[in-house]
Amino acid sequence: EKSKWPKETIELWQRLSKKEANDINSVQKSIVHHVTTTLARSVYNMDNFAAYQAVALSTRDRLISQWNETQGQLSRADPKRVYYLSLEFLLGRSMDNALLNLGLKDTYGKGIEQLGFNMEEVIESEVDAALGNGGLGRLAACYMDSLATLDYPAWGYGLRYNYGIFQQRIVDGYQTEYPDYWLNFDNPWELPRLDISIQIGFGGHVQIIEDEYGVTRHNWIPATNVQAIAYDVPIPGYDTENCNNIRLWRSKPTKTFDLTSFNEGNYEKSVEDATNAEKITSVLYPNDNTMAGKELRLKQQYFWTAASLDDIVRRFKKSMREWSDFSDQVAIQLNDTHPALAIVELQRLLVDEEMLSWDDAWDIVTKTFAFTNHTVLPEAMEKWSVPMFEYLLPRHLQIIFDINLFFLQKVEMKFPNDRGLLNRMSIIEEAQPQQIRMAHLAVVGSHKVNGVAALHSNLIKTTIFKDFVHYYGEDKFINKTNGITPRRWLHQANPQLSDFITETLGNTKWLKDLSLLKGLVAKINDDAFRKKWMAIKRANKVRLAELIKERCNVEVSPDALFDVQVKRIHEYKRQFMNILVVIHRYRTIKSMTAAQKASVQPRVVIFGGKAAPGYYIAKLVIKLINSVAAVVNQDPAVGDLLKVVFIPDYNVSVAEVIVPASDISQHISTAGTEASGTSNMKFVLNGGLIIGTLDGANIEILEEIGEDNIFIFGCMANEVEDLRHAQRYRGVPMDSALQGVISAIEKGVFGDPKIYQPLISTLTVGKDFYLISADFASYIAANQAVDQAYKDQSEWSKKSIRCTANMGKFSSDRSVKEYADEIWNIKPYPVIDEGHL
Ligand code: GL4
Repeated sequence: EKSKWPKETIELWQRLSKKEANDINSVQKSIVHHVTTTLARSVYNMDNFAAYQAVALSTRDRLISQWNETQGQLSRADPKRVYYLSLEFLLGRSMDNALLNLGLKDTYGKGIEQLGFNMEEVIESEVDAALGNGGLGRLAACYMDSLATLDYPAWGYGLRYNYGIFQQRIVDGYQTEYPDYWLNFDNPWELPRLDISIQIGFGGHVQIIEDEYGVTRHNWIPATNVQAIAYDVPIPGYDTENCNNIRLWRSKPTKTFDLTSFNEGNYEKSVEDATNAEKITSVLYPNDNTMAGKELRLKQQYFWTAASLDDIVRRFKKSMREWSDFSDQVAIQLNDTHPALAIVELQRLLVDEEMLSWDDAWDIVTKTFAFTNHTVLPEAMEKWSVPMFEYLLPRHLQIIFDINLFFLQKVEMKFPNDRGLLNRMSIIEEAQPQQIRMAHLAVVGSHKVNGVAALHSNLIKTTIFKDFVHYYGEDKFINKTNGITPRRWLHQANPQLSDFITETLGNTKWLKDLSLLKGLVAKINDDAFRKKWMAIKRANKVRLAELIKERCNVEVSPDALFDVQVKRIHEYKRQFMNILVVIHRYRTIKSMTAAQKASVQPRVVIFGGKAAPGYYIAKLVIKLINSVAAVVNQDPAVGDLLKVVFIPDYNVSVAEVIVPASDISQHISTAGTEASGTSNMKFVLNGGLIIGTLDGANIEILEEIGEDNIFIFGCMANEVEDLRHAQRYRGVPMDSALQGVISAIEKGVFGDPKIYQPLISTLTVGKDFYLISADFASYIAANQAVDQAYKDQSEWSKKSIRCTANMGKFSSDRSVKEYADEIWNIKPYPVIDEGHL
């Protein structure tokens, strides 16, 4: 490396940049230094939040020096990198995770305790970074943790929303939404890179010119420009020097933005334009598994993909390599179709700006991108209306039409004279107006397409991508079963269990090789071991009971069976079916004699999750849950035999309390609708059993832990079509237990029945799309089997241990390694601690 400075100057820099020590004394000094200088406070003027800020800033210093060292060494070595493009990164809190990954939690814990604070309370002061809706965004966060831990050179690219997912409060039983002001108190977990700023164009027109060789060139002249500013979020790996990066873009007006209007004396117009520019990254769209089709969302997608590609291409160009080497240096993973525009943008950069031929460019593009599909629900398939798209991105529309033309020509060559096939495979849907099918664009522009669990990956091959499998062949369509990071979801969320596992297995190696959990099986007949195992579960239930008391003002007994369903509220996830069976349980208890009641297994049914603000039916489900809770919880005939709670504002940090405390959790989607699910993995990893349908990753969990340790019910994916058909055309009657439950609601047992009429209508024979009636009886039976099994605590504890012990497959380390080997073709690059800042 060359430097413009003389040797002595460099040596001075190196002497001054020696890393700080990590002994307790240095750590405390750095905390107090931040308290007095950065925060301008003192011992007389401290609270938990100030302590959090100081510990965060001190941790950040250490994080940034690792980040710097990693990024410096990677720039010099320049290995192939993967870029993970995701509109959502649901990171949750950072401090605890950073301290654990850096191996500094104990030192900081002791350090802060001597300074008069309790580490757990300090940790609680941090607000979640909630830049995601649910599973898809949390998956991105788990993958970033694994990529860093396994030393893969990887960057995430996303948007820095001013407002993350809304805060949910329950008012009179209804969900109400409040803005998430997460940036109100400075965010210590990001580095603003005000020096990195990229111009992004919108609108305008396309100039066609002939270059000096007589070749036609397209030149896009945008009507407006906005600026993308980079914010970097360091992602430390566990037990490694590597620290990766998530680069989040923020939109700003360009410096020259307002000049024209301003010079024309139109000050108000120039301010309005500036505000519009900032709007692009102001809010995360709060939809999971549905597409709203808003123009601002399309702007977000282009703004983000264009800024990210500019950055990636700039980094590649520094290496002075040939364009043909691009895909040997760069792999780009598309997290769902949200970033599919990146395919078009790279083609545009290569053809219009770098002057490559169309075919050479397209060859590079398709070798670079790979695409993950996360859902088969039709309402989630992204489509953009051609007129709106053309108005915002005229040149990109031309390129999409060209991509489509060349693609369909090839299809026609392979399968001549099949108009239907061309119509079905086209990237353009012939509707009024025409629509761009983003999933087709993503498939055509990628070299690999994967689903997120075995069943789902097979389903997409026979449904939405059937024609594409026929055309491209099987090899392009693969499975990568999702995973979760054991660092956050066991080590951090369940410290007692983590310590106990480490003590039992003799070391912490299992945290980087989760298959080692198998070693726990040897302890299954050890009574003392099982007792301790269950005592830890109980302690976690006590902690959750405290949270329930605080948030719902309901007292629940930690000795009852804790039954949990926490996830986004969606019809396909069937929270409705769950609450209907709770009503059935309530009615059954009410009809019992005192003697019969004595043998009832007490249960606490815990719900949580947000509904999209515009999803009327989902919001009614929340209202019904709260109304049932209000009636059941104060009914003296029921007492502690049944409690129902809806925990408001479910998010990552609440999940960290709930997941370790569940005895049983519900993963009960209509078969074939939940692509994978990832909370199922979190619960089982923490020794919680699950009730589930044969859907998503439930099937693979069943394979790993064995049928004696899981409660499976309901129809199978390949039966769904026939069941719907039978319902619609052969008038299969509604399940009788379900009828009883519905008449209770209609009689007003849970308040004004008129409120619930739209919800009940979804169960009308022939319209019960999610097959609640068809699965109802087997669902009740599965719940009874749970009660029965839970009564034998000794057997239950064995099941619980077997659950944890057999979850090795579901570490996101396994998932990420498969992506690296089979899709990205990248190798780990471990950095060396050179002792510098
Ligand atoms: C989802 C799926 O619904 C969920 O099953 C899956 O686990 C997750 C991550 O792959 O992706 N797809 C969408 S859209 N939102 C999700 O959470």
